[in-house]
Amino acid sequence: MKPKTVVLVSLFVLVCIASLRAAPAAILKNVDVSQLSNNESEETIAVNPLNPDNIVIVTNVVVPAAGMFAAVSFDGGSTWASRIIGNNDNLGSACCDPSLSFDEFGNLFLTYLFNVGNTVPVALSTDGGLSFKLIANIAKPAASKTQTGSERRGLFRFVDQPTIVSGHGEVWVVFNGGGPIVATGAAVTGVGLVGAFSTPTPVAGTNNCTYGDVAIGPNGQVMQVCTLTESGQGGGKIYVNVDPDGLGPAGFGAHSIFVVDTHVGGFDFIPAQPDRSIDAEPGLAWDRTGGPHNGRVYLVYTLEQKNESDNMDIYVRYSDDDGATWSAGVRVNDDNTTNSQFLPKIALDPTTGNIAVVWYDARNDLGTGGTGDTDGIPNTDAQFWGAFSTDGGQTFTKNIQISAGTSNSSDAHNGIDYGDYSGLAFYGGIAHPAWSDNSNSTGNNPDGTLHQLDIYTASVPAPPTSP
Ligand SMILES: [Ca+2]
Ligand SMILES: [Ca+2]
Ligand SMILES: [Ca+2]
Ligand SMILES: [Ca+2]
Repeated sequence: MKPKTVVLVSLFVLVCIASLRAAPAAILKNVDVSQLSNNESEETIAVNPLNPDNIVIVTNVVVPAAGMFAAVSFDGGSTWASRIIGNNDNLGSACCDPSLSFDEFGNLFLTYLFNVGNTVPVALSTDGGLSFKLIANIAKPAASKTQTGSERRGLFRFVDQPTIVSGHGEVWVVFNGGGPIVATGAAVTGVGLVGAFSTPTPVAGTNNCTYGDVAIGPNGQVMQVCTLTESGQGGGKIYVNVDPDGLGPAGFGAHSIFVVDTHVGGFDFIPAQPDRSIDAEPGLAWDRTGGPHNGRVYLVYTLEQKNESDNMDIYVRYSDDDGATWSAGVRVNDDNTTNSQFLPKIALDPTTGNIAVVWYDARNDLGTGGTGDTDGIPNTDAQFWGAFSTDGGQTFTKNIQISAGTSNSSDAHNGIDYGDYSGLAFYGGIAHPAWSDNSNSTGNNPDGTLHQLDIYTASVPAPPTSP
């Protein structure tokens, strides 16, 4: 070759190497789990620790009027068998708000709301989610007020947004009991062996506190978190309260502990969630691994930097003293925009102690077209993103775009946009998020692109644990 050709070839090779290095991370394979016409949203997902290829998702549906979408995978989330449950079957007439939790025995617990009523059902599956049976129907304490409201998805029903968590030989349910958060627990001793639930008890300092979470610590202690107040667009304050001995004789604390002011009210409207609004959606994960951060409890929440700026960000704090004191907040999303990140979920991998956080994210919607903008208006469209921490919540990885596509909740005409929460399970080094998506990036949403929502998932591998 002539010298000039050699130079050109060398340049070509260099350009090729440079463009390889600059190539964005591979888009994760997305799976459309629901593939149903009309809207599915508000997803819960759980992984069976006895068979991590067994993953279960339950979500809201719009049609039928009674029921929830349920899907089971036995191949790590690649393929799913789905059905409608709670459509006046043995689970009754289900409205919505499902929450799932697998325990160390392989029991799968499910709680949700009935269409009508004053009670919170608990269902159990001992076959990996293929079938459920009702094991309890928890009545809220007579002392708490009884509002009436029979509308499906009513904002203020007499019981609201239950959450269930199990492990360490316990199962706990918390819900808004028409005022205070109400908590109840039961002992679990084996497959299908669930004791009677304790008398449902209002948690002190939680009146009108809602949209929270519950977690079980390494000594069986239980923490609930919630946000005051449940209305408006400002002034959201996160409180925790701990029952130091779980199912033992001690109860939750006489006072709730203030953690942080989020500027996110119970119904804080943002352009990407214009019909339903968002709350701070605090979530908990407690390390029971026996590893270096055993006993550390993590709190994820949404912070609006300046009230009503719509610049929501995702933060994590942790406590090593059962919630008495908390670390400074670490911002998880690493974008340089002032757009909204919202509806976060946190999960801890019981095999490593690593944590994963996922959320809806409008960072790529600058209103200038391109892949992150469907409508030419900034901050209206969302993708689904996530990050990991392998050092006990002190730092988070470079953020990962999980959704292959970009969704627009307004186009879904769901009434509640993406809903009030997203889903995440994390086991064996793989995070399994579940989110509402109308990008049709997989090409098999029966409603097409930018119409009604389907439920999507992906397998997101965690990075190696820090030394
Ligand atoms: Ca606000
Ligand atoms: Ca932001
Ligand atoms: Ca847009
Ligand atoms: Ca759908």
